[in-house]
Amino acid sequence: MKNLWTRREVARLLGIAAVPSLLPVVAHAAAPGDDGFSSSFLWGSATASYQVEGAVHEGGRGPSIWDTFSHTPGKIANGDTGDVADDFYHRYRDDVQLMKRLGLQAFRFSVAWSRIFPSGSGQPLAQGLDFYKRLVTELKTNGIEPFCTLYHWDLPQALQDKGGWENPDTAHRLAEYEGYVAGELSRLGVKHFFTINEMRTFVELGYGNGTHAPGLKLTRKALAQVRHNVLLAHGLSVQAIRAKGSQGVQAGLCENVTVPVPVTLRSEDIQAAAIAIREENAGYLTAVFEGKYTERYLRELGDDAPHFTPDEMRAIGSPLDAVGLNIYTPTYVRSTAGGYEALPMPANFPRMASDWLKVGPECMYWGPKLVQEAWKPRAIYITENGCSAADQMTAQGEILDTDRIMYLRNCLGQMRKALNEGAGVKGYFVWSLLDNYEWADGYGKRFGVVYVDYQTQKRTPKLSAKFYSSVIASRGSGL
Ligand code: PNW
Repeated sequence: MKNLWTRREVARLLGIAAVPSLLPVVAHAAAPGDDGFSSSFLWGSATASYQVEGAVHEGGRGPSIWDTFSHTPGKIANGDTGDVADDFYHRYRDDVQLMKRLGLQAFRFSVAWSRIFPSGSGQPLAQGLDFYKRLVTELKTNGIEPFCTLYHWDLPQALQDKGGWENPDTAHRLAEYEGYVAGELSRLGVKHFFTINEMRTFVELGYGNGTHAPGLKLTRKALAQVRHNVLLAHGLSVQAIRAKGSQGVQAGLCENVTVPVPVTLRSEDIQAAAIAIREENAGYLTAVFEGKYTERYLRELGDDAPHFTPDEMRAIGSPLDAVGLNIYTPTYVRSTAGGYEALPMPANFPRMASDWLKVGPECMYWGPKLVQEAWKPRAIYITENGCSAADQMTAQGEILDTDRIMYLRNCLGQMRKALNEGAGVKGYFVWSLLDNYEWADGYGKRFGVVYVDYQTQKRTPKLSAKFYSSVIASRGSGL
């Protein structure tokens, strides 16, 4: 962007004699990289199988733990299930056209394991894979790059019946399934695969506090072992994707990384954030990047630490081609004698429609920045960012979600700052394309940039979709 105003013009506007040379308006306009994002930066949107597909009994699909859980009375707001969801299984062609009209360049979707292996293993079901082949072909024909998540929480119920993630065997079943699908879809030109979406969320909520499927509340020891089994599943899957995928296939994972934000700009607090990024993610991303648990993590668990072997840790640390960061909200930290302290969120901290979604866009700066500095990944994608809002349709049929635009605009600005400072962010996926099944919150919390009328399945782009389109068209120049 060129300087919009000369210093003299700004001075006249402000009614002052002269503008100090550091006045932000001038400095900002002249900052390097202010022309926006590079032309190779990818702009996309994300969804997940159970949240959008519906058609839960079609194509020979077997039940998953989310079918069971969502049909268990009392588990989900309003008793909502994913039986129909956005009916994406039948409407994907129209939805790909919608993406194209919005100018999206990439689409992150997930594969439902139980469509391919209805009981988790054995003979693959061609009909199940066929849906994803058709989807991928449709995306590629329309110039949209597919990003495939292979596990977004819908474990086949048959495997849960054998112990689910408490059973170490599940790790091997995941890797078999992922190798098979990556082999098939990479032959159709899919390059980007993610092994698992948000280990932290499904482990802590599904096996820790019981608010997600399968609804268990394990002991601290059993939970630490589940974490380990899931990490191993990821590592074995990276290896399977590489072994079975076509040449040039990229393997990574998407993680709900805890993003420490230093409360002040003092170097001690910034240093505290650098310690916290490793320790707050020690059970997940740190183990993946470093192939080991931190001393502090093992010390704090004490007798509850998981059993593991050096071979397992090596598999867990299999090098990644890309890391996907799902970033929504910050964790403020400050320096202490012990290294750092994560601060509780005050009651009045502004938030979006979901209770947990506190608005602190600086997490989109500190997340990529701290991950870059800690682990120097080959590539970073922001595989989810977005927010819920109480969207209402006006009498004229519009959804004027200026709150979501505020959230996205600030997050994107912070992400650009990280990029300008050397974080290797290659693309951004807004969560989500469509309003969809928000897990235990059912359909009550809307995250889409496109509104879905669940009675008619009509899609209406919200004002935020227009905002996002304009960001893509201008490559974020002037954000
Ligand atoms: C992610 N939390 O989930 C998931 O990957 C998506 O499937 C989901 O729809 C989206 O974010 C929005 O929630 C999360 O409580 C669920 O901190 C809960 C939390 C974070 C992420």
